[in-house]
This record gives sequence, structure tokens and C-alpha cells, in this order.
Amino acid sequence: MKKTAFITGITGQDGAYLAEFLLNKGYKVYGGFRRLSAQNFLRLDELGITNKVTLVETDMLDASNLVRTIKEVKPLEVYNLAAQSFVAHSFKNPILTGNVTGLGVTNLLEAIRIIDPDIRFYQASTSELFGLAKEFPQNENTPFYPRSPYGVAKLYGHWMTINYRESYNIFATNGILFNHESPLRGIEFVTRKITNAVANIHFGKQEYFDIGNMDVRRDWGYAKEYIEGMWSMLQADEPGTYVLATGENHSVREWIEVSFNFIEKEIIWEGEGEKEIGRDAKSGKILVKVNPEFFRPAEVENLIGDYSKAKNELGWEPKTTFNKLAEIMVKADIEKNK
Ligand code: NAP
Ligand code: F7E
Repeated sequence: MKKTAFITGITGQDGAYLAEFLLNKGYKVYGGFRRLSAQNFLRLDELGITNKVTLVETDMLDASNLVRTIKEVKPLEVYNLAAQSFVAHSFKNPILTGNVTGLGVTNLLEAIRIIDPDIRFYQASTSELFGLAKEFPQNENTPFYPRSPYGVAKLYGHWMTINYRESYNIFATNGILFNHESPLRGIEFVTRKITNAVANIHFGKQEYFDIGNMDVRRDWGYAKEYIEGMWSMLQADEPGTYVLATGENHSVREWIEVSFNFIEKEIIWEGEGEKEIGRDAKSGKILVKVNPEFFRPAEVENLIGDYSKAKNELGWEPKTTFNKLAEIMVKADIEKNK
């Protein structure tokens, strides 16, 4: 019989790739989506799998709906990817973020406890838990210090997952994933914002783009590879916590420079702080402007992950380099913007 998986947040970047991955593994895939005034299956459409998954109307805010869904779908594995996941937005909507990204996890864990505690549960934890990081690189034992309402909400979800494991013996696992990107990344996240703007500039559709703090550093990997890690965590003998990362980090500034290289532009930086701009070395045109609107009230300056546990216990390793990831994303955005 086919294994059945239920993915919350199937319309997001990771949800779409995970659905594709599980379909290829022969799973029957159910995906939770929110009823909106206009349908939002763009990513599933892009992967050509909208008709291959069964879409179920769910909302992380409604516990009764989640109980009903788990009862009807009868999944063997549940992947909780739904969240208000944009850190900047969480400062403007801290309560909504707390409800969806934090309490939503308990709504789902309760549904599993009540209906079928043998279900294997994956929680999308995050490197944002490390925030103002206390050691470098960060691993499963690094102390947490979240720096945003998003990070704090995820910390609650992280510990509830551990609590349901310890209290009710549920196979509940946390994947602490560092930033992972792809052509399906939301347009407001910094990598995609930049590759999309570079493509627009290439076609003369946009003159320049605004940016926030360019000196922050992130450990950026390729989303498709991280999906396989999520699945491997639920195939392990025991539940636990695993870091997925590349073990390398780079600044936003480097991402801008590398992305422009693919359209043969070199950036020359001028000025400092809020006055900094980036010019095209050849034409002198301004292509990048710092805009304090994109600064965050509290920033996560520097993250870099140690994925040794995932490598040793799951055999998981990242493959796509920083440069290759930028190339994949710039080329995809050029293709989309043609
Ligand atoms: P994403 O593209 O923002 O997708 C989030 C998903 O959650 C979307 O399907 C969204 O639905 C859904 N959602 C939002 N509010 C909801 C609600 N109230 N009820 C039900 N669904 C709701 O995020 P992602 O990048 O794929 O990330 C997947 C998960 O991993 C998230 O939990 C994120 O916090 C976490 N994470 C991401 C990264 C990363 O680098 N990508 C790293 C660590 C952890 P709509 O399409 O309707 O908005
Ligand atoms: O910002 C800086 C910004 O929004 C990265 C989510 O998937 O990964 C993601 O969270 C950095 C931050 O991602 C702009 O201040 C500068 O320091 O792409 P981001 P994030 O905040 O790291 C983690 C692991 C998650 O769990 C989250 O769900 O880039 N930055 N200028 C900017 N960021 C944005 N968005 N826009 C700018 O113009």
C-alpha cells in the first residue's frame, strides 16, 4: 500500500518541492492550503504537480479543522511547513506570527495526539532560533537566542515538538534548517529579491533596486537538497533534532556581486551606511541603493551551520555551492522575465 503524507504549507517553496519529492518516492500526498480570494497554486503549477496531489483546505489557526483533516487523511507522516515565515513581516505582525508559526504547531500536535499518536511528525525549525549566535558554527547543542517575533514563535514550536515527544512518545522531529533558496523562493526574501531585480535590470525593466543591511551573513543552501533531509529525518530509527546547512556563509553584498556577474556587470560600491550605493563599473549607472526601510529592529548578523550530525546519522550532505545557487536563481529569473 502507498505511504500517505500530509504537508502543511504545500503552496510554499518547501511544500511544493517536498510534494514533488514524495510523489517521486511513490507517496500519496495530501497538502494543506488556505482558502484565499484567489487561488495560489503557482509553485505546484510550476512543478506540474497540482493535479497529482490532493489539496485539503486547512488553516493552522483552526484546531478543529486540523483534527478533522488528520482524521480524514490518515497520514503516516506529517510535515509541518506552514508558517508566517517572513522575518521582517513578523515585526509588524507579531501576534499573527505567534499564533500561526507558534501556536499552530500545538494545534497540529494535538490533532496527532488525539487521532493517531503513531504518526511521524516533522517540525520546520530554523536557524533563526540561534539569532544572536552564542557560538560558531551553530549545531544542535548551541544555545538559542531568537531576535524576532518569528524566531520566538519558532522557538515555542521547537520546544512543543520536543515536549510532545517526551510526554506522549510521539515520533516528533525538529529540522533546524539554515536558509535555503531556489527559483521558487518568495520574492520578498533577499536572495530572490536580488536575482529577480538583476533579471529585470538585464531586460531594462528596472533601473535599480533598494536593499537593507548588506553586511549580514547567512549560510545559504539549495532548497531541493534540504527537502531530502526532511524526509530522511522521518525515516530514522529515533526522533530527534538535526541541523541542515552548508557550513559556509556569505554576505548579502557578496550575493549581489555574484548575481550581477551572471549578466556581466561588476559593482563598484560608494558611500557608507544609509548613503551607500552600488554602480555599474562600466556605465556608472546606479544599480543598488541602501534604503533603511529594509533594516530590521533587531538583526541576525551572522549565521553558519554545522551539519555533522545529519551527515553522520542520515548520510545527508549539501551539494550546491553558493556560486552555483546564485547561477541557478539568476538564470531562472532571466527565463521567467524574458
Ligand atoms: P513559505 O514559502 O513562506 O511557505 C509558507 C507556507 O505556509 C505557505 O504555503 C503558506 O500559505 C502557509 N501558511 C501561512 N499561514 C498559514 C496558515 N495560517 N494556515 C495554513 N498555512 C499557512 O516558506 P518556506 O520557505 O517554504 O518554508 C517552509 C517552512 O520552513 C516554514 O515553516 C518556514 O518558517 C521554515 N523554514 C524555512 C527556511 C528557509 O530558508 N526557507 C529555513 C528554516 C525554516 P500561502 O501560500 O497561502 O501563504
Ligand atoms: O533576509 C537582510 C535581512 O528575508 C536575510 C526565512 O526563510 O531564513 C529566512 O529568514 C538577511 C536578513 O531571510 C534585505 O536583514 C538586507 O539579515 O532573505 P531574508 P531571513 O530573515 O534570514 C530563515 C532561516 C527562516 O527560517 C525564515 O523563515 O538579509 N536583508 N536587505 C534583506 N532581507 C530582505 N528580505 N530584503 C532586503 O531588502
